[in-house]
Amino acid sequence: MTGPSRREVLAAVGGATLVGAAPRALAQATSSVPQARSRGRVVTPDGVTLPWRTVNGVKVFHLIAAPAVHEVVDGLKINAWTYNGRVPGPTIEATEGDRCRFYVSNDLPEPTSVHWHGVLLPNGMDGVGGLTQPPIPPGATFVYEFVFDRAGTFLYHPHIDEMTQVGLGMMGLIVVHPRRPVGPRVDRDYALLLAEFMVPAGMARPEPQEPSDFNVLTINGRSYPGTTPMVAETGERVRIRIGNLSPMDHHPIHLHGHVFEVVATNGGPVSPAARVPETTVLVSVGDVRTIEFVAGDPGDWAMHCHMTHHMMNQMGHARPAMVGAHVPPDLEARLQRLVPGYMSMGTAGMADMGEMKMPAPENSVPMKVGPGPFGHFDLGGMTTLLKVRARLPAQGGVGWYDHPPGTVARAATAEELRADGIERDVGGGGA
Ligand SMILES: [Cu+2]
Repeated sequence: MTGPSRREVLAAVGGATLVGAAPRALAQATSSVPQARSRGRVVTPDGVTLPWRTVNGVKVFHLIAAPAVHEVVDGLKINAWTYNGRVPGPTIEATEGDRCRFYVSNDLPEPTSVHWHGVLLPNGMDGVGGLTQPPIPPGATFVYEFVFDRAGTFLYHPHIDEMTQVGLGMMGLIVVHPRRPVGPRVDRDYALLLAEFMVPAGMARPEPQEPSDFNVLTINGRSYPGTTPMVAETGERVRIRIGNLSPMDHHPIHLHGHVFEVVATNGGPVSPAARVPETTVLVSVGDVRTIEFVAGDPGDWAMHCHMTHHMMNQMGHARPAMVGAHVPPDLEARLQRLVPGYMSMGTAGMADMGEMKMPAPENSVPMKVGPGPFGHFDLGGMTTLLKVRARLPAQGGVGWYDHPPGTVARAATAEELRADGIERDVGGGGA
């Protein structure tokens, strides 16, 4: 009798680390973003706008740097460092020409500062700790004041110990509206901030020292299916501002069902003559790409980073490839004596991972998630949806798209195969 080789055993044990968690009923069918059109205001799905008061003509804001627990998706909370308790921090909204005063209080255990990324301002307001200002010590409140002298989409983040502070969630978007809008009127104006974390399954503290291996990929601090979809009506002009403050990765963001143009970057508008049609835009670390398009056919259109590991949730991959590996029938039982809860997986690919019942640590999220309207839904991580409808309901959520009869891919019939000269049995699921 021959048992599995040591190599096979190691490969199979490696496979046991593949999925971080058991599947949960993670449904995402509805959108809770405002369905009214945006007129001069931006919508940050899953986020908020930083409130202000006006004092003698100056807009006054207050940011508080502090630790807080942040929920990435149902089942996964992280011990983050935040602005005002949120990941990302509240979106700062202003209008071109506004004089703004920002009080920044530090409730962190170490010094911090705020850099207003892409904003043109006096050097001493630039927020680089040690270079343009003294660090803000724990317990202190500093004040910044400057004029937003041009419209656009900018970012804010600490410029002291960025590895730890950005790596634990400290970042936010700044949207400065033009005093006199130019170009076509925009019906929907969304702002998204991309970020990534390394959170070992079962842990809550992201590892800010991680240089390359990120397993929690987020849009406005949420991973699919926790991301709130965007909505639009067919024919409406849609703007999506996409910033990226991931520590290490650029993200190629792909929108299904539409062709868009990049109309602005962190540096300002792109002249119409220089715009090219795109379906994917690379948003590099520390930059912004603002895209515009006209909402097209009704449907639930996915929008996601196209890097395959970035459209998944937590997984371990310090393991050999299992696709095509032969697993002896008694291997699982034998290994479970050594590794309680062991399961072989991945020998036929990963498509069914989300359906598998795996023992899982508390506070972790399945690698791939569902359910969708057609059963298991194979996306996670840096994924959201654009829900386009001919007419949006006046109120309430927007559920899954109700496809017109005859417009959904399905199993081919034997008659169809024969009539079109395809030599192939109907096979599984055939009619
Ligand atoms: Cu990515």
